[in-house]
Amino acid sequence: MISALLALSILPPNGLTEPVTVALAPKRHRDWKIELPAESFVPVGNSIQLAGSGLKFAVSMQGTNLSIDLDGDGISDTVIEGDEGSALLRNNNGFRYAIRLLRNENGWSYASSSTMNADWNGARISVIDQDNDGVFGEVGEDAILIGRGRVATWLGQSIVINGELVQIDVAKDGSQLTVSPFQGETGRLRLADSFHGDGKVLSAVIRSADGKNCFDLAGQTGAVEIPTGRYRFYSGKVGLGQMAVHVSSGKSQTIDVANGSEASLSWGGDVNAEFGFQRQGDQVAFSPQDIRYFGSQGEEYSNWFPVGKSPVFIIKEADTKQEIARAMFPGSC
Ligand SMILES: [Ca+2]
Ligand SMILES: [Ca+2]
Repeated sequence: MISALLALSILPPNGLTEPVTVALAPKRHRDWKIELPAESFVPVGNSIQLAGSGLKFAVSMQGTNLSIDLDGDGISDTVIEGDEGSALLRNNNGFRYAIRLLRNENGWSYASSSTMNADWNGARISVIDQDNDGVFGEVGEDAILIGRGRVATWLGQSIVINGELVQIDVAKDGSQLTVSPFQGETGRLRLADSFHGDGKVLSAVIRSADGKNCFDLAGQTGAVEIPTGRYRFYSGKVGLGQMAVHVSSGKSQTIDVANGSEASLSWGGDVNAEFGFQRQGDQVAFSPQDIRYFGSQGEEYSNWFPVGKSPVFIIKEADTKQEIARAMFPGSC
């Protein structure tokens, strides 16, 4: 009886003791809002070629409009007009692949606008063919979104779901996902709640140096178990009222997560501004657009404007540290 109770109490929160395979269903996004870590569009030549799957869909131009044979039967099915559109590529074997199309001065290009979705243990998992080659599940090339947010991360070999680390494997055609108990060495990392500052952490992503692991730890409190390895702050998003401030790795240092250890990556805090300026006599001139803002561990903030009041910029001689001037943005009060 006692041993049975003990066994129950150490079950992970997802109750996962052996691999589970779940079906992924395609979802077409006509209005694509997912933020990808490395979004790219592939030029459309004489055809739309999904390089990884070997599938090809013929196109032809009608002026600047793009005519597409969506099902590969040799007959055009749709014409995309203007500068953008969407289409659903398909074949008789059940293949469905939605794309976004954009036209610029170099012609038309496409990007995937499908996600392959599953709900597992109350969490939505969406896999994205980020490199648009028709193959889902490529670690370090494709992307994954967990939960109902909009910020996707690089697809890694494992994910943190319901606070628990599990291994994943996505079928090439995106039809299914296998979730397995994590095997291997792990350490713990504190990230989301070691942000110092106002605002809600909407995204907090770290990525391993080898590209095999990437986690968005926003919403995870405390130290989270992740595979051992060398990581770097990759990106983040902090909500301030209606605004969202984007955070990039900037000058972030790497952090090593060792077996059985606990590490903390502290970010936010006092933000430093760096900028070049022109000196004319005792006056200095600089533009707000040229300022770069760095947080406590080197992460860089963009789209960030200090709330309410301009900070005072104290300009010092680099060598002597002697104060040259003080400045504020005009119009601030
Ligand atoms: Ca056709
Ligand atoms: Ca791919």
